[in-house]
Amino acid sequence: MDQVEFRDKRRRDMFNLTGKVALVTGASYGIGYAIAKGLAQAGAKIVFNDINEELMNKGLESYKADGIDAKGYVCDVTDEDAVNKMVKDIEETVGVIDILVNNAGIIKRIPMHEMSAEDFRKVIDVDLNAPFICAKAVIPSMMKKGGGKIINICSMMSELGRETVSAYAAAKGGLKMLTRNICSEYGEFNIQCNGIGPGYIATPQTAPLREPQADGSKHPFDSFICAKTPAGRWLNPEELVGPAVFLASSASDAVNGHILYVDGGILAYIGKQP
Ligand code: NAP
Ligand code: GCO
Repeated sequence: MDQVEFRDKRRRDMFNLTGKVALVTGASYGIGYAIAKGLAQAGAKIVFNDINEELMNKGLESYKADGIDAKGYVCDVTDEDAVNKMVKDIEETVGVIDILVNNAGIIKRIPMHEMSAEDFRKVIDVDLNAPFICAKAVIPSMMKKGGGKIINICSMMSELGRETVSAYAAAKGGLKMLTRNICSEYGEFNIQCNGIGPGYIATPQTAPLREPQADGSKHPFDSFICAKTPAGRWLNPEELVGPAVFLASSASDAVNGHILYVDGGILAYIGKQP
């Protein structure tokens, strides 16, 4: 092998996830599925869960159709006992989890003064408490093994507010700080915890914001987002894959407590003068 080949190989190996076990939560479809598929293509063994059995089975079929031998669980990420049971089973049947992607999430778009405390709590439970529960479940074995990667899927709402998303913004802002705290607390055990902050991604979660109007015109929120994004468009789940592979791989071993915004430039942009 000459020097150029050697350097190319070393560069490729930095992003190689062969032999790693990755748990991606809520990954039957959408962003979770795209990230899991990307991690699999980089060599990782994929384990995922969904709260709904039918969707989990559909997810399994999609992985199979994409040539990925994934293992799926039906598990509600807000249920600590169920998460602990799933993690124990993964450790026994697949191996210690090297990469955890806290992706499962929900949103309720309701003006704050009309939102019930119960709805607010539900969003916090899935979007903030569950990443705590899942991280807590995998960290002990990561510490014993000598390291690991935790990736929390944050949001534009980790930085910005907007009408109707108070609970979601509170949860995703909290998730940013949970990310920094896991980094602070477990960095010495070679655990890197980082976040990905997606911009506006075309998935079922954001479908109501893109639905054409009765007269066939664009949804006003759709036009608003395209104007607010320097890229001028919604992003695709696949555009999160490169950042996810980077944060899951040894290429990012010195990156910890960072939120990598993948937003087509939204956070950098004041918007066009009308
Ligand atoms: P999505 O299409 O709604 O998918 C979310 C996934 O999470 C679904 O598979 C869902 O399962 C699962 N899930 C929800 N509650 C769960 C629970 N308690 N236990 C286990 N699984 C559960 O969402 P997405 O757009 O792909 O978003 C994925 C993540 O990215 C979320 O954290 C979201 O907040 C974040 N995000 C999205 C965007 C965007 O523009 N789309 C932008 C920034 C951040 P079921 O379908 O069975 O309920
Ligand atoms: C909304 C959107 C957002 C996105 C995303 C932005 O209603 O404004 O749903 O919250 O899902 O998290 O990064």
